[in-house]
Amino acid sequence: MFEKEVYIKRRSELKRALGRGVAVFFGNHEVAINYPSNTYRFRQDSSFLYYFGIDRPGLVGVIDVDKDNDFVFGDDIDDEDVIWMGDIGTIYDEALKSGLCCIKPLSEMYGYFRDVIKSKREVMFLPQYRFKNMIVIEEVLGIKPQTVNGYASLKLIRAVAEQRLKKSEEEIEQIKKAINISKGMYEIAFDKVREGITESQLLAECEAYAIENGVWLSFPTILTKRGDILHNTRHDGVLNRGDLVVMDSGVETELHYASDITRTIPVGNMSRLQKDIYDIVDSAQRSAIAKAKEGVRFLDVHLESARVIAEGMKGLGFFRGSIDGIVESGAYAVVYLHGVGHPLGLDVHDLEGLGEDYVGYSDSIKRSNKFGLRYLRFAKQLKEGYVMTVEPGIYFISALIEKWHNHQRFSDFVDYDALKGMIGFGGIRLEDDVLIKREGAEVLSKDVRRF
Ligand SMILES: [Mn+2]
Repeated sequence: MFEKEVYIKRRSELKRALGRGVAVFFGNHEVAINYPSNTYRFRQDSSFLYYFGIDRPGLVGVIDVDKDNDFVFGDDIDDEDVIWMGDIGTIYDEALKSGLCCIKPLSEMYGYFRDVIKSKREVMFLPQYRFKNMIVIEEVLGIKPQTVNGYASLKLIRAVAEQRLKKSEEEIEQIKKAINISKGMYEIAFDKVREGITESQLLAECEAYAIENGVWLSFPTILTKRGDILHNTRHDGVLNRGDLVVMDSGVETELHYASDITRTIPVGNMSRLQKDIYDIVDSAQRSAIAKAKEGVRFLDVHLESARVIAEGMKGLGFFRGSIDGIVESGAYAVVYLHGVGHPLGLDVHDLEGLGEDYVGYSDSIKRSNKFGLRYLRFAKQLKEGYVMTVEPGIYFISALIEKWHNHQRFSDFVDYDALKGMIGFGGIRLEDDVLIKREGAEVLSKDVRRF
């Protein structure tokens, strides 16, 4: 945990932002894989960690704004559990480290919320993503599990998002620590990649480094020569000379701050064409990072990367017509279909669970319906202290090229014959983590090896 002052400050800032009411944060529980005692690796809820820091299952955190009182509901393990689990200390000890005055047994939670509701005070909670907590909410607040997220507090979502997006010094240190372990993983990836090795062998070498350093992954690693399959979590390929390996991975520190980095690694040398396309992605990323700073909309950072990709791909004969036309119509999305990046922090897609439209968009900037822009997770103005990923890519996706060709979409701008010749090429993506400052963006992951 951080120093207790960190948590006290975070809770007082939230209280100031909310003004009144009761904010409640449901911590996570153990989740069974195939029978109750065989569980997934425990991961605490990120907002719970942010305000309370206590990394154990079965807790409910309360920030009572009206009474200026913060506490946690939870039960310690019993004497029999101690025999099996060892002495893990008490929740009270950890509550002290979080600057809380007290803990209350879970059995008192029902009465507490009954009283809050009876006195007509507002109870605020965030959107839920685990069914167990939806059932807890039904028990304490009487809201049906299927409708829980409709009752999530917009006021709380906005206040938490604003607070968590802006990273403090100690949070940036944590993110740097995660990036530094990623750096070691990518050194290994570049050193060990060779003809004949399987994707899973290379993965094992890289992930071993994370485990040796006492951390775990922030999401399942993508390591594949099929970079054109964006959500590919399989590792059953054998690497051959001439393949391009897309490795998108991250770790989280002991306090659960994440890194998220992508490199495209050739097996052997790159061909001329591979290098040409790699260089376009490389310039798109550099131009996007150069544009990012306080006050700039992340949408414009995205459009900058799209412009460089449109220009480069036009130069290679895949697009024609005006660059503005290719970008404004959205035609470029046939090769660059995702957004340029997202916030990074306690979640690898930081705050995504609170709803991207609330976190990354605002009243003045609404999500676009256009294919490509539709997947941009964050579009609003950047502020100092935000940590963002910048990760453009170029992909030759057979199903997408075929579909657009059949509908003759943007055929003024797209040369489908040229694109069809590229099916089987795969994809290229480069991703770094940047800290937004007043004058520009600092690349936190600049020392991570790249081709
Ligand atoms: Mn990412």
